[in-house]
Amino acid sequence: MQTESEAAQFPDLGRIVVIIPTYNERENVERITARVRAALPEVDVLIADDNSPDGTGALADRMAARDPHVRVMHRLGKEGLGAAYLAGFQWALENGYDVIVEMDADGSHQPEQLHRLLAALRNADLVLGSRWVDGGEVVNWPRSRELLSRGGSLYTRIALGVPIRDVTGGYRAFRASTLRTIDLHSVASAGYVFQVDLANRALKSGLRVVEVPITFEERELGDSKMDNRIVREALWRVTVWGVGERAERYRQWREAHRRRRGTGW
Ligand SMILES: Nc1nc2c(ncn2[C@@H]2O[C@H](COP(=O)(O)OP(=O)(O)OP(=O)(O)O)[C@@H](O)[C@H]2O)c(=O)[nH]1
Ligand SMILES: [Mg+2]
Repeated sequence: MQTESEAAQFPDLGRIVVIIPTYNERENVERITARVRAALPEVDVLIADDNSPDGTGALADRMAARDPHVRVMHRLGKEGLGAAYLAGFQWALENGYDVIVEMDADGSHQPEQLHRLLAALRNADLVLGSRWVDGGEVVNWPRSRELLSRGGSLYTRIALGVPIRDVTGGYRAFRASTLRTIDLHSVASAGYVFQVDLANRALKSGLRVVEVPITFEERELGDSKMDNRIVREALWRVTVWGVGERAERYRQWREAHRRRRGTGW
């Protein structure tokens, strides 16, 4: 019997690439790539490796030599996942892809659920895999990590006024046109705030952003690259943007008020 994802096909969406950023993911990179290829055979995979000291890049090259659907981008050194994604986006746009997907290498994002994101993209410009909408879940996460993620999303919702439950998640599908609309050169590329900035820009550009439920699983192999600095940076930036956006709205309101008075209202 076919599984739900085996039955799904997306010729109407055009050419699709899944970008997987890697830094020291030797234990994970083959498995995640094989899972993507099995779930949706028509999809290409771009591994964006930051010259991982553990040899992930060389391993990826060997996979690419065996499978023309697998490509590898070798970057000079560790610059953060945002920078790796931005370089990957640029490559995907230059190479004529119509849909660009973000996915972690560590198995937290299930390739077998990619069809959910792609199906939703038929009526959206950006689809976010979401842990915090009905039907979404996290498996094997410590309570402290869940609180941090939920709290971070809630704070961001309030600070930026974005109607999104899971704004820091990294399992996403973009239309190429969405990435062209967002000014990628000015996106904040560090840590989680990269994801917040992209979603916020898409919304503020009037694009259709939707969330679909995903099952997020804690990584089993390899080391996390998340640290307190990344969280602090995200909180700080979101606060600055939030204050900046409110100040701008207040300025516009004052301006409009002044003009109305000026015309005798
Ligand atoms: N190319 C590149 N990839 C990175 C970099 N930092 C993280 N990544 C990748 O980005 C993805 C997410 O990183 P993780 O360390 O899993 O971060 P996380 O999911 O927040 O942390 P855990 O929940 O602890 O796994 C993984 O595929 C990493 O290998 C980087 O500087 N460069
Ligand atoms: Mg992870």
